[in-house]
Order: sequence, then C-alpha cells, then structure tokens
Amino acid sequence: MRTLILFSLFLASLHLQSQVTFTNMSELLQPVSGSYGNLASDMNGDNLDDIVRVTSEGIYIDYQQVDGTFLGAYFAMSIQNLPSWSICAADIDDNGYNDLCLGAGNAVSFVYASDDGSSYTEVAHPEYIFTQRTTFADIDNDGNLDAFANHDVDQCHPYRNVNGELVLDFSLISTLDAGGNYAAIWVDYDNDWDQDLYITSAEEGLPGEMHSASISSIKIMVTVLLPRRVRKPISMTETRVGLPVLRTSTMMVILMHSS
Ligand SMILES: [Ca+2]
Ligand SMILES: [Ca+2]
Ligand SMILES: [Ca+2]
Ligand SMILES: [Ca+2]
Repeated sequence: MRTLILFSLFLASLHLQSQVTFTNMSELLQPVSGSYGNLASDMNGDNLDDIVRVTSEGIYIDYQQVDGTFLGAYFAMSIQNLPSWSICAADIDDNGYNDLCLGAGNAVSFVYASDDGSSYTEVAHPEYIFTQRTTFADIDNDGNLDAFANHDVDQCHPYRNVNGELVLDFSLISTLDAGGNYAAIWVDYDNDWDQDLYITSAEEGLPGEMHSASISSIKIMVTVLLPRRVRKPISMTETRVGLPVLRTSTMMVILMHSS
C-alpha cells in the first residue's frame, strides 16, 4: 500500500510540473488601433523575436530587448495590399533585416527593409491572386529564398528570387492548375537536403498535393545521391509521416526514390 501511495504522489507531482500557465503581457507592446495583420519574427537580426503589426497606415514593430521588454517603432507608410489573409517574414535580399510578404484577397506585396533597417518599401504585385497563405522557402535550392502564395481559386503563385527581388515565375515549381489551395508546408520530408512542398486543399475531390522542390534538385539527387541509397517507391495512395493521402506527381515519385 505504501508503494502505491508513493507512486500516486509521484504521478501527481509529475502532473503539477507539467502544467503550463500563460500570462497576457500585451501591455509591453506599443498601442496599435484598428485592424492589422501580425506575426512574430526577428526583424533586425539580433536573435530576439520581435512583434510586427501591419495596418493601412504603416508598420509597427516592437523590438524585443534582452530583458524581455520591447522597444516600439512605427514606420509610417501607406500599405496597398494589406495582409488580410496572410503575412510572413524572411530576409529576401540577405541584407540582415527581414522583409515581409503580405497576402491580400486580390494580390500580394513584398515589403523590403532598407539596408540599415530604418525604412521599408512595398512592392505591390499587379497579378490577381486570392491569397490564402504565403510562405518563404528556397524552392530551387540555389541558396536564395523564394516565395510561394496559395491561390484560393486558381493555380498557386511561385516567386523566384532574382538578385534579391521576387518575380512571379510559374516555371519555378509546377503545381496543379486548380483552386482550393488553403495552405502550404515546406519541409524536407525525405531528408535529402532540399525542401519539399505539401499543399492542403479545401476543394472537394482534391486531397492535397505533394511536390518535389525543383527540377534542378531532382537532377542533383539522381546523379549524385541516388547511388548512395535507394528508397522504396511511394505509391499513389500511400500515406507518409501522418499526412493525408498524397496526390503524387511524376516529380514526386522521382524525389522519394532518392535520399
Ligand atoms: Ca529582433
Ligand atoms: Ca532584407
Ligand atoms: Ca531559391
Ligand atoms: Ca527533400
């Protein structure tokens, strides 16, 4: 009986230790009125995540300090494409300051930080897209970040990084010429050192898409990596790593053969 009681106390202490509480600390941030899109990202490269909020009147950034407080900054500017559906951040031009991709209901914008991080410039793309999600990834594995925007009613938009600027380029990665694209996840699913893409779909009959990162990366795998280890081919209905049934492409089959 004594052993049972001690074991019960041990389990109770584990339960208490595993409890996590959260405290609302919004008062640490500068006040922002109206609606905004927001994200957490290290915008100034000091390894401390900052808070970004984008309104129609500009960009508010609360820079995290080493003591956990925040230093507020406001960059007044008119934003053409507000991130009503999606926002993400990455250093597109590799100048040490993160830039933004704003996904609106009719277009996307890229917002570039100046080389000293003291100002931002919006580049509004004219092409129509009902944006659902925006992501950054090095799609062609050339060391420069590209972007990918999910299109709710048509084919998704890939943006190629050309000398630090993002240009719409459907040849960057081939996805289904169809709508219903709700979200994108970039992960190296098969551990072969390039990013793979999984697109979730909300359209009936389309279970989602799985794609290799790029044609160039396939060539690299086939010529260099394939001889090291050959994986079991994936079938059209096989489910991997907890994903829903995959819609595979020819490129996908080639990719999963390599490591
Ligand atoms: Ca920071
Ligand atoms: Ca940048
Ligand atoms: Ca790239
Ligand atoms: Ca991969």
